[in-house]
Amino acid sequence: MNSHQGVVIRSTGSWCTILSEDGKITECKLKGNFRIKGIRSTNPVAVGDKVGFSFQNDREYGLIHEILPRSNYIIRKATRLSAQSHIIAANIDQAIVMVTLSRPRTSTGFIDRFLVTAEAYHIPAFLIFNKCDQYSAAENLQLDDLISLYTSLGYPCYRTSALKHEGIEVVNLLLSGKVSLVSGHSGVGKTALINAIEPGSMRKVGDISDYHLKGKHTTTFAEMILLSNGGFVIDTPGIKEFGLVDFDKQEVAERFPEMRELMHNCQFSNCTHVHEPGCAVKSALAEGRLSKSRYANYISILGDEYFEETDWD
Ligand SMILES: Nc1nc2c(ncn2[C@@H]2O[C@H](COP(=O)(O)OP(=O)(O)O)[C@@H](O)[C@H]2O)c(=O)[nH]1
Ligand SMILES: [Mg+2]
Ligand SMILES: [Zn+2]
Repeated sequence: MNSHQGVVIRSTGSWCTILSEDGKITECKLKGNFRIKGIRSTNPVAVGDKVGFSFQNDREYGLIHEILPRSNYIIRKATRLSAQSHIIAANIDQAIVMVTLSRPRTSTGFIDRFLVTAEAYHIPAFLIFNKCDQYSAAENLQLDDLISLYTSLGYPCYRTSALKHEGIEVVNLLLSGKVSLVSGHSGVGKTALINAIEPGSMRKVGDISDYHLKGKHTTTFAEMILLSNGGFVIDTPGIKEFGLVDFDKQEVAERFPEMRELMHNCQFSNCTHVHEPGCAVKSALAEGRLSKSRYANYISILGDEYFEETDWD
């Protein structure tokens, strides 16, 4: 029968690259005008989508006629004020934020925004601390603190050196058989890490992402890399691609696991944990039971401008 299934590993709008279960690659176009219920999207199909397609008579390419139901998808606005959204990727099993303490510096603000977004999408999140070969004694102490903080919050942490091939085997296992979104500032070593796991797999892919990152294009198309361990990696350049999810201010605290535990003891059920009396979150902060950086980043996220633009669905 002329009907096949596969996963979208690359999408540039009207054309997609589909990987079938038998390992075959097919370039496909979308059939007609796809609309997905509830999403006003600039791109109906994104990497990670499982699709049904058929070949066109004697042609080399296929036509996508079906998008299978998604377990999840991550979106961002096509433009800042636009009602349309852009789907970055679909069917993600886990989200990994890659962190370096310096060169480049990754702030806890960046980490916490990433984790809050993962929580909002109910996607398990992990942290990889790369470039462990280059830290000073003082930086290693700082790293220990960060790792114990995030581990205590339920986010597994890994130390790696893509350069020295340290910690690579554990990450290989982590990525095995799963669709993983890997995010982190440009220069933290995302490409180097994937290449350490699988030499040559990233080819120039990283360069394409980095080119987009320079702001030449308003639309970034994520690309999925197939690993021989059966895993897929979606390399996204930064928080722009995984961070602008719309939810109410009230929901933000719920995306902090440690605050979620505390907030039901607040005096007011609609407590924002900023200035209200009888706030269990602020008590925990005063008593050192809540991390100062986590609370500061909570306040900062509450102040983010995107909360004013939540008028679409
Ligand atoms: N010292 C050190 N340098 C690294 C490590 N991983 C990557 N680099 C270097 O950091 C730079 C940026 O790496 P790249 O993989 O392109 O980062 P990406 O932008 O996140 O993909 C390159 O010069 C790498 O050689 C590491 O573990 N240790
Ligand atoms: Mg790269
Ligand atoms: Zn409170």
